[in-house]
Amino acid sequence: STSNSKIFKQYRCRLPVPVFSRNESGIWSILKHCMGKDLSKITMPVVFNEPLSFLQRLTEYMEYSFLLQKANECDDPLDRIQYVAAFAVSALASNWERLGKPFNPLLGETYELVREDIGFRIVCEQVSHHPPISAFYADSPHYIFHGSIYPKLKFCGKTLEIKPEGMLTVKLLRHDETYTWTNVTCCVHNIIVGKLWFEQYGMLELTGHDTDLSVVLNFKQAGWFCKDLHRIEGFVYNKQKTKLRFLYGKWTEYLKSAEVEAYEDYIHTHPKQFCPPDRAQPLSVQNTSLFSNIPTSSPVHTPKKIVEKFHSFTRSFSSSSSGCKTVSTEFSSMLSMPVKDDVNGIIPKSDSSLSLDILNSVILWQADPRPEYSAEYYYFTLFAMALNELDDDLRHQLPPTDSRLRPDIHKLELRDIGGSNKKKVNTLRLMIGFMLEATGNENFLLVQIFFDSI
Ligand code: CLR
Repeated sequence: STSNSKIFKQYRCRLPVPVFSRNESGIWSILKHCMGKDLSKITMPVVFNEPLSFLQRLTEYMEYSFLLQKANECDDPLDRIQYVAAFAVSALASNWERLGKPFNPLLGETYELVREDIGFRIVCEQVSHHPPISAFYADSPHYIFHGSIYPKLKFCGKTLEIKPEGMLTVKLLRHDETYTWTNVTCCVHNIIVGKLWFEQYGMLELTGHDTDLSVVLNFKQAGWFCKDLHRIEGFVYNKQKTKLRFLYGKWTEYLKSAEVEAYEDYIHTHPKQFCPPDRAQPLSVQNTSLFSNIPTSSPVHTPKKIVEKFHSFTRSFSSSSSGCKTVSTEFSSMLSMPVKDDVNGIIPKSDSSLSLDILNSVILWQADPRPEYSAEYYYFTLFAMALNELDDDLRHQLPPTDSRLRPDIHKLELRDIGGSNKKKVNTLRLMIGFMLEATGNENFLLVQIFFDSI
């Protein structure tokens, strides 16, 4: 058992330069010109950015991917689906307090990461520019996890609502079982005045396609007194729709599992504390969108292209430098108060004294605390701090399309705001060379550059 003493790479724990203050005023003056545009068309000054590409941000789903390994190791299908559900929730934890806009990936941009210490590898690729769609494929000896995301933006007066469309799929290899779910809605409040704050709400429906089990989790809206801020509640069901377990927690902190009877006892003894998910109202979808030019159909994207790339990429990682050539030749040509108080700048605080504590609950997942200096670095988690780390070794293995090689992101990491703004344009110029080689389609290019530069 001592053969496990493999020494893993040490990752950096902070960014090169801290951010001391970020002036959020003035966001509205930029955003009001963006009415009706989708995410990829919003060109904001980099002060509102965080030094990560959206592809890197998606990689943050993997922070607690050991939960999938745990799921794969369970013999009972009921345990397996609960750990997959815990993973689905944990994947959203890093969004807490993160109010920077990640950089829009360019079409064909990739991001790949191997974390031997956590035990996975991942490849992401921007597969469509308009609408912006990102696809990813991750695996380990225990599972495969892949999906695609198309974040649909909608301004609803003083809030910005984001519907991350797309399907996420997990396959547990020991059991040859597939699970799928879709993401919940996100919302950034106080776009016009007051302090920005972020919440996620809606129903997360996780289906086990080979076990006849399913999980329905209700991500609650903060509500008028914010007693439900970040809160999640739901059940595991069998085919007959009988409740098998009660799941509850906060996407920022933990997910626990309790017996359905213990939960029912709990609501009888604490009647006012919460509204059972069954009685929760379905979310009213506002149809008063000011925008109509966002396509409504969202195609399902099989990350076939990236799977191919993935294999050449992993070859380059596992073998010597000869493998690297496979990848680089492929791209060689390239270069807690009511919302009403927003005017006073009050952000709701999560009230943990209201945390439910049901007898004999099992903790499925618990978030790691962020480093105490996290606020100085865009509220990044330790996992996020290392996403843009680049040493010479890695630099030589990566294809030129990798997000880490984007000079605009790199400049922002160094807090060179002016430089980052300029580099945004240069990054586009670099992409011109790549696109010309790869597609030979100049018209396509012109369209992309036109949209990105306005
Ligand atoms: C949330 C988790 C989803 C995928 C996803 C899609 C879009 C992301 C969102 C996540 C997090 C919040 C996000 C959003 C796009 C823009 C928005 C990054 C990762 C930021 C906070 C908007 C900031 C704009 C202000 C500066 C005005 O599965």
